Amino acid sequence: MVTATFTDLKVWRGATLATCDGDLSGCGVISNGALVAEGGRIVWVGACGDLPSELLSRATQVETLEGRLITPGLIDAHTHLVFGGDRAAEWGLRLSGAPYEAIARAGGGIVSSVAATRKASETELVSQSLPRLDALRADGVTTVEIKSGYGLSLADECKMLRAARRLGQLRPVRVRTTLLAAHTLPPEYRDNRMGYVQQIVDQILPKVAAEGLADAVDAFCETIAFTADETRAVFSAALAHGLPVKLHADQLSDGGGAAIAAEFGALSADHLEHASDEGLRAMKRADVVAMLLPGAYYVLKEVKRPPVERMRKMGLAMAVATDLNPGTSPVASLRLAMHLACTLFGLSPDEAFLGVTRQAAKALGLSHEIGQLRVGMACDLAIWDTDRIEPIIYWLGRTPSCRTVLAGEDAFRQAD
Ligand code: DI6
Ligand code: FE
Repeated sequence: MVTATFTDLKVWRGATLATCDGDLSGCGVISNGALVAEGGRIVWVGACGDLPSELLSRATQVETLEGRLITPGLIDAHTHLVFGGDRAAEWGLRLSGAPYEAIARAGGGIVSSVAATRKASETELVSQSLPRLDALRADGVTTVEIKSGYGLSLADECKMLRAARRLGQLRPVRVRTTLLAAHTLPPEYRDNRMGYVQQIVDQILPKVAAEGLADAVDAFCETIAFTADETRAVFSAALAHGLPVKLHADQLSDGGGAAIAAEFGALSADHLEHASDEGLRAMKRADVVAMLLPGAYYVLKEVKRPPVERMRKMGLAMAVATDLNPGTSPVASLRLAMHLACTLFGLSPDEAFLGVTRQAAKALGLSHEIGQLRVGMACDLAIWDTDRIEPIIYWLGRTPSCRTVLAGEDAFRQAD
């Protein structure tokens, strides 16, 4: 009896590979390399000369790339991509001197996005968010994390998370969702902080966990948002529901956020401009990723940079993301986020690139699956019209031609 086994074996060869493999130095570059995928997974990576002829003869597709660069598909591991309306008018006010915190305290800021998001239907949220997702995809992104946090009620937080999941069905992109009900106090709870935290713990989290709407839970620990103890209450409930946590920590002031993230074994602590040495040490001990968000730093015209030199010395994993949001980071380009991480925060191009690949995967708890070109991992690729990492990061206002592959299938191709 002859058994026909269906194979879908694809070979890319003649490429420069930036594998981002943690066992290699820098971005793990292999020149004149080849990569083989079967059933959407990488089954072979190495120098072209070592490619087993048996694999080549079984291939259903062979592409020769003439020195172009293959990297892991990029990962934007911190976005607030789903929201209603925009905040261009508020940006105008801030340009003429109104501080972000003052606008937030006066009921503008996040709360105005909450009103617009509550007004929008799930379908409207999806159609408003798709162009932003497509902008990220055009930059080589194959995985994106999307937070809730502009709904702030049971129904509206669920609506945002469903819209985020729907985006992942409408486009070939991996979407990871995060519940950020503890983003700001909704207006109806202005005089009842504990009541809202209780609402998150008793209503929102159980429902979101039961319906599998979120992969993680986040909170904004800040003087204008939630206190350390309120954050702890939300995180304890998240862990009890089996959901990992991450934290907006020490962005505008040192609220001890880095240490709280460490205390709860968070995937990442994000922003960290004001993080203390003690907080960073706790993060290192708990293996928490430092998520750098230079878009918000730039738009808010902050002057205190995150302590990158200390992070580097301590050997913390540093990731980079857009923080795409309507208030503090209207940045729909992960390449731009890398550029800003280099120019404003002093990352090297290799550090920035690892920050949106291997380290970003770690920040999502997906180190075993994406972010490196390694045997056994998903075949998510970005294929660039260049042979080095630097030009991907260095250009502003010009998109180096790229295309992407998701689980072995074409996912994005630039129009000619
Ligand atoms: N930190 C930020 O930078 C964003 N959220 C957060 O917790 C700002 C969100 C907004 O202003 O809409
Ligand atoms: Fe954020």
